[in-house]
Amino acid sequence: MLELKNFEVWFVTGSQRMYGPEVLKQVADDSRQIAEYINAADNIPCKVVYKPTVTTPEEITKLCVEANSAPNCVGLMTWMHTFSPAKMWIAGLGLLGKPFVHLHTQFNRDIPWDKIDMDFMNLNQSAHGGREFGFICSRLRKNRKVVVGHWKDKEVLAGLEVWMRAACAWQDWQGMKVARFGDNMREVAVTEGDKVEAQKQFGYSVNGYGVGDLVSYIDKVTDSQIKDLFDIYQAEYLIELNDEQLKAVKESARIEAGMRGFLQEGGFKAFTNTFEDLHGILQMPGLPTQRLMAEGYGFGAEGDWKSAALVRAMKVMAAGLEGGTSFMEDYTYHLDPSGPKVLGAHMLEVCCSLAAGKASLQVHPLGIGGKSDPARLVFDVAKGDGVNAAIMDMGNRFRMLVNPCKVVESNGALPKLPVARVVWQPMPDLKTAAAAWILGGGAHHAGFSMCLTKEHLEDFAEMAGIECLVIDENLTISEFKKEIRTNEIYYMLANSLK
Ligand SMILES: [Mn+2]
Repeated sequence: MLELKNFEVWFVTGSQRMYGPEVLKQVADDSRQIAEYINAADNIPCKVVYKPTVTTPEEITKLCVEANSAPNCVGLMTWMHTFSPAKMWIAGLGLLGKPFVHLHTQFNRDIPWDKIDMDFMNLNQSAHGGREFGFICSRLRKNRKVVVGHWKDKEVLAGLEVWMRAACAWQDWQGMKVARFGDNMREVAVTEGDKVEAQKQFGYSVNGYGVGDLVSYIDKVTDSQIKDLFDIYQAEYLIELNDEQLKAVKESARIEAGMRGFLQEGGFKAFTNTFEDLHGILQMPGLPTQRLMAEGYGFGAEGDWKSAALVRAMKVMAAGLEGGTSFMEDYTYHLDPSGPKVLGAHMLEVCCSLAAGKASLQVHPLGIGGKSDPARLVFDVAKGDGVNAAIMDMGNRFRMLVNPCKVVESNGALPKLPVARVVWQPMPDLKTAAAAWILGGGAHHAGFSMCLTKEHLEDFAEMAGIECLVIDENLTISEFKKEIRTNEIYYMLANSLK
């Protein structure tokens, strides 16, 4: 299971020497108190580490360089208690290679109207100190999040939490290895892309492996490994199988153990495969993929490495939260005007973290791929808020599309569709959302989550420095088209602005 507590966010307070030791001592005490409070808050997923106040360009540069090379540090939380002349930050921010959030807060929540004097004003200057810092960040074209409000405010803590989760996922991508079993599904466009550019921009590498390399792991799986997995299946799922189906489930367990062995040994965090290239694998890996996703692996079908990486990032962002996260595909529509819906599924591979109640382990023929009947977990997904996201390679940039949705009940029991499935209504409505998704060049694959919101993905896209188009309740098609056209110009010019 994924755990974010080993990740650190460094709490950095900016100031200057002019104030003298007494004021700086007070600044340090207040900063430590805020850092400790945020660190201890229930919703905060990683460690908040207090750092001594920085007061000179040298201290700032040293801290930024240290943050770059600290493997557990996912980014900085900066706060200007007082006024920190921002030319001091140019060198450090220029070198900083990690995300940062500007916490625009002040120690006191309220103005002490009866007691306030100039000493108080000089100590509590965030209102203009934060603006000076904000200017230099904007002048340097630094992407960052700005969170405004008192540090005990629940909305402030929620905004910080979302940013931290995104920063953990971003750190997780740096140096991440994605394994591709076989190549792409032939002739499919959106799953292709520039892997060199992705590595440069996102930090992860994607490499291909012969399916035979995986098969050699599957062939080495022992009967006792299969039995151990089958015991887990019996404890976790509803199982009613005849002898032949039982054999298929055991074969599926062999495939699962082989895949896990390959991924663990190679240190991979995400993988793809394609049903067009499964030579030597007797079944399409349905159950194994569903279970590996539930463990935290990213997955993309049909060679879709961008979705595999995105699903992994969404898994990291979602660590410890209620609800599931999965690879997903808009499969078919219910276009009844009284309640239009999308039926989301895949051939088999929907992560069982989404299951409402116990999933059912079943074996059925699959009308595609020409393999023997594969094992899969079948389940429905409970009602609630969800979000779909996809990343496409647009040729000169990567684009993320984000579309919140409401997961709703299906209109029937779907007795002849034995796969995991989700039914949702996209925001703002199916017609507008689908038109916008298509105009935005959105993929037919997505990462889907019921524990993340659009804000997680927006923060993540900001860190990655990629275009992010949000399809939500505020969208109109004419404005969306304008946004796409404006962005075409922006991304062509953006690099020359830096
Ligand atoms: Mn697909």
